[in-house]
Amino acid sequence: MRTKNAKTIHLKDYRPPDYLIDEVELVINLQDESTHVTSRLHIRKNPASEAIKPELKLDGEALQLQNIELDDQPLGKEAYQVDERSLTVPNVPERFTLTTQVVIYPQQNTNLEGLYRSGGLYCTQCEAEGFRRITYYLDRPDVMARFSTTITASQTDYPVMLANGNCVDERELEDGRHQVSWKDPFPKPCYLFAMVAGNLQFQQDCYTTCSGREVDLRIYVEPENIDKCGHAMSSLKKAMAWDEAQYGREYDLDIYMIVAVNDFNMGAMENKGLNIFNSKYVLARADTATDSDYQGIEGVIAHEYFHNWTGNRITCRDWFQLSLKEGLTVFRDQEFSSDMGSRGVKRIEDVRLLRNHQFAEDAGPMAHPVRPDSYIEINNFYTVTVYEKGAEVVRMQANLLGPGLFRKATDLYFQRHDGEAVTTDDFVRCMEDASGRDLSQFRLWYSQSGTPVLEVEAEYKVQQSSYRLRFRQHCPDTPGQQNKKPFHIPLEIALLNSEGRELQLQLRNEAEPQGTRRLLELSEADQQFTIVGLDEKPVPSLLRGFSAPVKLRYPATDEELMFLMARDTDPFNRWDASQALAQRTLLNLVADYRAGKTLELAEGLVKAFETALSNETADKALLSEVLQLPGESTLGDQMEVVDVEAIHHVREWLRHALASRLRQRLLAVYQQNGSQSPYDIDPVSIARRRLRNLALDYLMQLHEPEIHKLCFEQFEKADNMTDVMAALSSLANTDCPERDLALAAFEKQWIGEPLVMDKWFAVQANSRLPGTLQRVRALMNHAAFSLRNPNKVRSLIGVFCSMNISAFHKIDGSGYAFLADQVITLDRLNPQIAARMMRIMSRWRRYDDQRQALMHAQFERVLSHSEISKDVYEIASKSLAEAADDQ
Ligand code: B3K
Ligand code: ZN
Repeated sequence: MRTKNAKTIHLKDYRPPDYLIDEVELVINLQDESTHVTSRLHIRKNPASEAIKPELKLDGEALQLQNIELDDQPLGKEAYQVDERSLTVPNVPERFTLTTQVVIYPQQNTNLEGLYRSGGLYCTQCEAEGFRRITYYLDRPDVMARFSTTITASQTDYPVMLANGNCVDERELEDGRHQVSWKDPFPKPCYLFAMVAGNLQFQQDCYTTCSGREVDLRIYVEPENIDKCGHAMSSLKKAMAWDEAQYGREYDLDIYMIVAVNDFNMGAMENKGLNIFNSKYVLARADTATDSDYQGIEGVIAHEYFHNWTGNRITCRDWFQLSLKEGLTVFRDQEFSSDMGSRGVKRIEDVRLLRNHQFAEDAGPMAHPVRPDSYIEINNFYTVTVYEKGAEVVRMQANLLGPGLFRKATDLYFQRHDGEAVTTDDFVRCMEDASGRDLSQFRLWYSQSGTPVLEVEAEYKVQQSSYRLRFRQHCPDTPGQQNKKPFHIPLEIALLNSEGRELQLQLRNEAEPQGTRRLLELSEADQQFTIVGLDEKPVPSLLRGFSAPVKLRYPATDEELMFLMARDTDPFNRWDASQALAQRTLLNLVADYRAGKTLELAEGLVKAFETALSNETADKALLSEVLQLPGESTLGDQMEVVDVEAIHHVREWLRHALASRLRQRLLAVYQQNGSQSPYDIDPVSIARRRLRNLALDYLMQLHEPEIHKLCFEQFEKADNMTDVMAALSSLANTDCPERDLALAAFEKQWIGEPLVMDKWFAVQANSRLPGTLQRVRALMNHAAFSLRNPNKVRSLIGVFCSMNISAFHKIDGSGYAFLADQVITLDRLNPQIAARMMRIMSRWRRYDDQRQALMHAQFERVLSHSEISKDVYEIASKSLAEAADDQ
């Protein structure tokens, strides 16, 4: 049973390493069946070590040790011990070299960690603990060493061989083999090690840094994809310039390489000087990639680039500090994308992700703090909490300090900790030292899990011309955490008069108004602010820009929401008001439906939509966000017990009802925003396509043959993948003759493009038509599908189970059994991906008794399997653990 390794690791047990490694010399010999790795480590005792015995214990998994030498003297069998997870040398000097030779089998590596083959390509993924599958090492991020890497392989099969740093030697060997050596001058933890070998071509460009150094930029891809690298390259150059301008960060090596691979567990990896990417986040051409693919590429390229400073130059002391690099780097990439596109829309997208996924995680059995206290498998902690909530926690500090002091604080962070492995606490200390502020209470955001709820009461007193805002905060219990302390919450507010103008804000104890927008700081469980000098009752605009990751409960009337939707000066809050209004409407309809009443369309919402659609000058990007109804999972989160059928029925009903009431307007929007050739990815064109396709999707609810024709025409004529996919996904949800025609034509055209086929799988998996699960099962036998390719698993299985809510949660339990089947099969191939899939069902307690019993049984089934990985074990067992508080 693989779960015998399922041991919990605790932050409180952190100890500095007993030994340090200064230099690593690796020789990696790629052969047909196996790979031979020789490593020579220059080791010395850590002065900070607390150990008494002179014992060196290195991590190593799935390695066959061939030879071991200490200071160039072979060690006999009695001088060391090897087990499944480590190599121990009991008696070592204070300073020495250790040379080991191991054999590994990248061809058989399906878990895509360590060194593996993807197609004809060798590549690595070492974060978090993959390096121990390449050689014996101190596989922890606080051991930083200088790496030299020599790779040898067949010249014809692997003409390109890359590793971190700069290329220092290339030579031909005998028997058609060749050898390349790379040297990385910057000390780094081994999780940032990378190597690649294969038959690759590259697009090249060059960037001159702010100090005038030339950097060679290269994007390596398989030859057939060489025409799809342009967008990634221009994104990289924008990111480099932005980091210089915004943070004063200059790139530090002579070369920056990105390699695209098809089989990759996540989005991309920031290995020093040699990023390895899921091809999904590199390859784009107008006819193969959608607008959101283009935006995803820009964001991920920037994210990995920004890691060079926030992650690589300054890294994490231990994996509990993961958010030190991930939260900060996500915040940086969010700000970059805002500067490149529409700030308001970017904020909406980020908050939507946070609310839908992170709030759900925080309210379920896997809830954990931004800095977790414990884990069984660290790969399970690359979560929306560590990433997205972590970014919000950095954002709050940036807002509390203001732009000038925040820049001063990050400068201090880079200067103070360059070359070190540090903690989130070290980061906060830089914020404090640069600003003179005390952030001790603020630190609770790192250690307390759960989403705080903020109840607001407002009272206007005519006689005093005053307005009192009362805020009460509490945070629900989460696994292992009860009775939490109040958070330090930055809350941006403005007050609007009846014309939508921002009013001057003067608090009771202040001599004069301090402007119209305020960042109130809450620090107590119950707190009040009184604003004076107001001649009329204002409409409050609260939590502007979503200034803190909290659930705000303010009892706004429908009229207030409609007013804010039209007039709020904060674009985020205009959208938020629209969502609150739509959510209220939908939840009322759900209640009516459950009570057996006939459904009636609320006029308020129709009017609000109509006004929004008729506004000629509206920002189309924002309008598209406003017109989207909250998703089924968001609505489920608002209910005591999720009523899968009622939510699905009511939401579909409302979409249909809105479409038929607004038919003419929607058609006009569709026609007025006709596609323009050639395809352009500027924000204005993106917004136009988005709005037009949203109108089309509403119209498709009407089931009119004319509209089906219109949709099919768009599918056939569009010159870009955005419009093609919009049409195809509407058709995939519609029972009409054009549906099969479109799906077949698409398949025929794109069968040779794996990334495009992912889209074909995904639209079918997400179809609302009956029989989708059978279709998904059948598609698993399609020639283009493979369980070994994570993108395929996510597109077909992941989309069906996590997005097609009503089909997955069908009351016969077929969806749950399907998921468990896939987890069990996948776990043998790739535990990380299996665990990601298992997580989909972790909030099973939110459903009715019948569904709970069905999901419970599937968890039990997975857990009863003898060979289950610790990845899946952790998710399944924690999901079943007694609930602390699930909503
Ligand atoms: N740091 C990597 C994620 C590694 C995940 C390991 N299971 C990508 C990123 O966040 O940039
Ligand atoms: Zn990252």
